[in-house]
Amino acid sequence: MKTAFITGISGQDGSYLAEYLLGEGYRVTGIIRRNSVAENQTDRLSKIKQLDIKYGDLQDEGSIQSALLEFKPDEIYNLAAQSHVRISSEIPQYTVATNAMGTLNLLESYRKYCPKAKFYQASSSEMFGNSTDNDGFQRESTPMNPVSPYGCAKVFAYNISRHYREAYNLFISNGILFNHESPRRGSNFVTNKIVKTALEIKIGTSKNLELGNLDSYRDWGHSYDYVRAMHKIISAERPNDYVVATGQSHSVRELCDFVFSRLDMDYKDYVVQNPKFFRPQELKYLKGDSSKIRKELGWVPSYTFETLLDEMIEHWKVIFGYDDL
Ligand code: NAP
Ligand code: G4F
Repeated sequence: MKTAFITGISGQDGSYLAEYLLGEGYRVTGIIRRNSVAENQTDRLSKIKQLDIKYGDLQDEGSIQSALLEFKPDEIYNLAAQSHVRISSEIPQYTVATNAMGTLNLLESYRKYCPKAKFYQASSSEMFGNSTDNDGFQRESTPMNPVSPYGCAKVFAYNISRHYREAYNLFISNGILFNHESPRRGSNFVTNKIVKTALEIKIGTSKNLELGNLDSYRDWGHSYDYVRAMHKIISAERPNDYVVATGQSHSVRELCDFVFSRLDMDYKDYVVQNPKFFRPQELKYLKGDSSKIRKELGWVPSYTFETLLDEMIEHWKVIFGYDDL
């Protein structure tokens, strides 16, 4: 039985990955941070009883060392991060300490205590910033010009993990993942915020939806498909870096239109802009070319933009007890 170790196991991707790896016959271990409301710590982990979890933090190297020494993983998935881009401008130092230095802390413990393990680093399309190739896509070779503290920290983590791969001959791979969502997405990310608030408007508990920039474009996929990609990347014969994306891009405005239309409403009647949700510098357009992972590792997404959003709408309908029959 292989042992997987997941940082960020309580997050959106960590929870889907834990379930997926249990299904593949793995022993699944990980670290969670201490939270003052104990009940909230493992909300997304329905299979908690099948997991081996310790308290730990990427900023606390001692906790990482003891987790690696105790669990002796065959595979390490570094998913922990302060993952909200706008908030990274409010807490830039904290974001860099976790996403950049935290990754280095983990790499150092991995190199010293379990160098035979394979290592997956959660890299991001935010690393590209406003850089695109001439055909309008971003791919593995596209220059990285990050436009947020989050993006800058992820570029450091990407580069240092590639350096460790070459310098110490370690199995380290990066997944450069474009935006991916699910009913488990934090409700301050734009997809889940729009779906949840549209349902609240429909049932009469909210009057409007306050958003920032409606004209940025994102390539949105489903977290379930993207954790399958992570597993394919770490299971490959050789370490490498892969873009994971759907290749379809939609604006935030189009997303609003789709969700409100599904609920027989016109988004223009309810969406208002609030400067509070603008960013110091916006990443305007993302569309990923994932032909490398599709060709080399046979990854194909199962969800579309429409089926992803329909699943999220159904989720919130159940939560709010909304019956549209
Ligand atoms: P998420 O839901 O925000 O989960 C982040 C996880 O990291 C949570 O479990 C969080 O714990 C944990 N964490 C935060 N700071 C930590 C620290 N200092 N030490 C240990 N754990 C810490 O994010 P996600 O959407 O699952 O994303 C997973 C990873 O993929 C992240 O690295 C993100 O940056 C990256 N990524 C995400 C996307 C996307 O569209 N979702 C795209 C590209 C890359 P708490 O629950 O205690 O906060
Ligand atoms: O949902 P978002 O906050 O996601 P963002 O910034 O693209 O970051 C996500 O994807 C990255 C991959 O590219 C990950 F690395 C990162 O961890 C995270 O998962 O915002 C999407 C778009 C942005 O253009 C933002 O300006 O939606 C726009 N937006 C407009 N109004 C809003 C809002 N975003 C949020 N969160 N909240 C708003 O009210």
